[in-house]
Amino acid sequence: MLASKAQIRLKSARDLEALRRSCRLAAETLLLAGDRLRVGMTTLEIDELVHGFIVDHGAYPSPLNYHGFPKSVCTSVNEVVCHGIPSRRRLRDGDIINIDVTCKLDGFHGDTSATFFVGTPSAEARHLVEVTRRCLEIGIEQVRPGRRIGEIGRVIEAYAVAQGCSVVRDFVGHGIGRDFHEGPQVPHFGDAGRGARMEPGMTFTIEPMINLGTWELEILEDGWTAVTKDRRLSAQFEHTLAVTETGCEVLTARSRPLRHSEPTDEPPARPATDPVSG
Ligand code: EYF
Ligand code: CO
Repeated sequence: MLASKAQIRLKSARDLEALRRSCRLAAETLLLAGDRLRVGMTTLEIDELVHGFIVDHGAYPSPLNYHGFPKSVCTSVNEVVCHGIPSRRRLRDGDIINIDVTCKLDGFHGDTSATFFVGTPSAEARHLVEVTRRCLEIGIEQVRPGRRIGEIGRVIEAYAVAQGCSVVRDFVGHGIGRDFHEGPQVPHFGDAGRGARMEPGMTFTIEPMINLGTWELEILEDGWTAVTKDRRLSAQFEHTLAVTETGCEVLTARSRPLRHSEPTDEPPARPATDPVSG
C-alpha cells in the first residue's frame, strides 16, 4: 500500500477466527492460480479464475473497485512492481509474474501474493525470486511481541542489498482486518528502532518488493501500474500474519507447495514428444 497514517486495531480471538478463514481462502486461491499458470495464457484469464473461485466461496475479491481499481487481482509481470492490471497480454516463456490475491470473507480481508515462473526462468530471474522469497521469510522471523516493526525492514534491506538487489520504498506492508489497509505501516527498509512495538492481536502483512536494479519507480499512464524506473525485473511475496504471545502465526500459510514458484516433488515436465520413441 501507499504510505498513510492509520489506526492499529488489535484483534479478538473471534476476529482472528474470521481472519483465519479469509486468509485460508486467499491462500487456496493463490495455489489454484499457480496450478493453472501456463505459457500463452492472458493475465485476464488469471483474473477470471481468481474472481470465480473467490465468489464461488461466498467471498469478495478486495481489489475490485478498491480506490477504483478495475479488476479482482493484481498481475505484475517482469518490470511491473505492483498493481498490474489484468489484460489481454499473453504470458511468454521466461516471464515472471506476481499474482496478488486479497479476498473479503465474513467481514475480514486476507492478503497474500507470490511470484511465479512462466516456463523456464533466466538465471537472474531465479536469483531475484529466491532473494525475495527469503526476504519475506527473514521478515517473518522478526515478528514477536515487544519488538519494533522497524526490525522487519532492517533485516530485509540488509539481506537484499547484500545479494545485490534493492528494496522498493514507495509501497509498504500494512495492517489488515475489517479494512483492507489499516495501521501499522510495515516498511521493508530502514532502521530497527522505528515503528510501533508489536503486541499480541496485531495483524499485518509483510510484502517486500525487491528489484534487480534501482528501487525507484514510475507509475504508468493508466494511473495504477508501478514499474521499475530502469525497467529491470521486480519480484514480490506476501503473507498476512498475526502477532501471538510467543511469536507469530502465518495466517496465509499454504497447505502444499506453490506450483511454478516453489520446489515440489513433481518430476520435471517431459517434452511433448518422447525423444526416444518419437
Ligand atoms: C490509493 C491501489 C491504490 N492496494 C494495495 C489499490 O496491499 C495490496 N496488495 O498486497 C494492495 C492491492 C491493491 C491495492 C489492489 C488495488 N489497490 C493501487 C495503487 C494505488 C492506490 O492508491
Ligand atoms: Co497487501
